[in-house]
Amino acid sequence: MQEKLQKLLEEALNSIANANTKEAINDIKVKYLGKKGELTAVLKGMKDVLPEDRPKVGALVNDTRKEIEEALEKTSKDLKAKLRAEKMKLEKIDVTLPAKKGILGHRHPNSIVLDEVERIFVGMGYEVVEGPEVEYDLYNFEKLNIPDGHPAKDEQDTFYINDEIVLRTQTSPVQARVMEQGKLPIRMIAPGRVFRSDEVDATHSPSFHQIEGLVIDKNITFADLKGTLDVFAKELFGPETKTKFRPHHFPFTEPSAEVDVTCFKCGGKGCRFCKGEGWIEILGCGMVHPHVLEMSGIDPNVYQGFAFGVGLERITLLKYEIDDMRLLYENDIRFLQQF
Ligand code: 2NL
Repeated sequence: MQEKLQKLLEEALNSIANANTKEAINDIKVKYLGKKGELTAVLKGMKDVLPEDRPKVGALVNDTRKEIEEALEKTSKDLKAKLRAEKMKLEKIDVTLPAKKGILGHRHPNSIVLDEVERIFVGMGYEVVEGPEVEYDLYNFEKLNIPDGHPAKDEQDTFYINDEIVLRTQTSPVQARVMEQGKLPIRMIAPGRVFRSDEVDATHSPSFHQIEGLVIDKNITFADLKGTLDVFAKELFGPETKTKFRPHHFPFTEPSAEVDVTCFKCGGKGCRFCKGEGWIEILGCGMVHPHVLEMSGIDPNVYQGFAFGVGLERITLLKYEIDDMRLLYENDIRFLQQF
């Protein structure tokens, strides 16, 4: 019995020493220590051992089991360490390599100009107000003195959702909504996306952006409008800039005007940029039509106001001397990074 155990131990230790995978170690464990293992088989032979020898042989079996267990444990630990070392070697990171550069985005030129326009008007005490892009016909047209049958309501120019709802063609409905709330005075600008059923070309897009301004208070005159837009033009295009107000027509203002600024390339002498004119048109404006005030519940005998509308893309193209509006919508990073 003793001899048998000694042989079994040697055999086990030998195969443990040669085991180099987790599976091999597990197989050995099953082979020697498992329920149907060899050590268990030896224990079953205890009945043939003389009763007085049994404690000695029992202790010997236990010692053998313990030795095999310890050898398995150690080999298993060593193997784990070896595998980990190999893995670490494979996954080695060279920290001296240059880092991958993250691609940073860039502010869109429209956003740069909008921020600048907002800064100028906020500096004069205006609030920036936004409103829905999908709008009631009532606010987009009717309340701005553009009744049914008016050419501005032509289906050719407007995206209709249904008879009552349109994609807004201007941001004035935001102002109509503010006037209706009845909190006076008003000093606000309404920037945002607008939609018109236009064919795409160098100066047109079915979706573009507008910034409209509105001031309503007692004793507001055309002089306030002129002074305000003159400050705006000088801030945006430089202190040498002069403004010119040409009579025009808009349905929601009376009187109305278009505003030109002296060409910031030639200072007004006339050049290729201003097509020899010396002046460049930048916006439309006027005194809010009394009927527009009335429709929003404001008494035109007590309050007056002025309003203006600027095409954001038009200003961006001018300011950065970009000759094709489509470049603004392509999001080519090589183009955007120039501003
Ligand atoms: C242009 C002209 C303009 C307005 C917009 C306005 C808004 C209200 C009342 C009266 Cl709520 N007027 N907006 C007035 C004059 C001109 O825009 O050429 N925009 C690009």
